[in-house]
Amino acid sequence: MGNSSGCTVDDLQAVEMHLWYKKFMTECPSGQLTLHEFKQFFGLRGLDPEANAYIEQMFRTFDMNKDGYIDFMEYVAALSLVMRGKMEHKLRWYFKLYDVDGNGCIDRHELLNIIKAIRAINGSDNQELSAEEFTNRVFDRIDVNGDGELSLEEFVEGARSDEDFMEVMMKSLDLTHIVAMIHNRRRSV
Ligand SMILES: [Ca+2]
Ligand SMILES: [Ca+2]
Ligand SMILES: [Ca+2]
Repeated sequence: MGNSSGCTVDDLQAVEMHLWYKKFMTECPSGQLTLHEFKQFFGLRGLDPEANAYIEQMFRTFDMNKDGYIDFMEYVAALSLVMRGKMEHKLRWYFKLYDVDGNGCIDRHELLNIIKAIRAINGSDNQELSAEEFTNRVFDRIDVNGDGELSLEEFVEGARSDEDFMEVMMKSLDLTHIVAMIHNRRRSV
């Protein structure tokens, strides 16, 4: 117990946070990111409509005070949640992210679009199950009362008990490949 692998997570995160701060201030001297800048920031161009909608939804979720900009505090809050938040908090955040129309439930259509967007962004199209099949399977497993919508409770409980679903969600906000991308870019410049 307590004997973790060599370099500590906190050290790593401090370095990463510094990197993110530098990147934020370099690319966004005004201290406020617009949606357009947000996309540029993550190097997202030429996205298909589904991936685009997902990024816009992510932007709105980051923009906690809903003023149309992501300021540095919102950005840090989101990053630290993603990197070190408790599972319960992350799941609530994912729920908000996936509930595109904000009605408090995730329906099949919302989940399907998210799954498609995640696959488009991560470039993993050759999966065993199609996005439709995967969505149906998730609903079969975790829509406990069978009303065709996922409540927050069903979502949180379902994610905890369904490893495949959890894995996809973790990928949906996996910033590690984005961080790696930034590292690589710095090296190649
Ligand atoms: Ca804001
Ligand atoms: Ca909804
Ligand atoms: Ca339900």
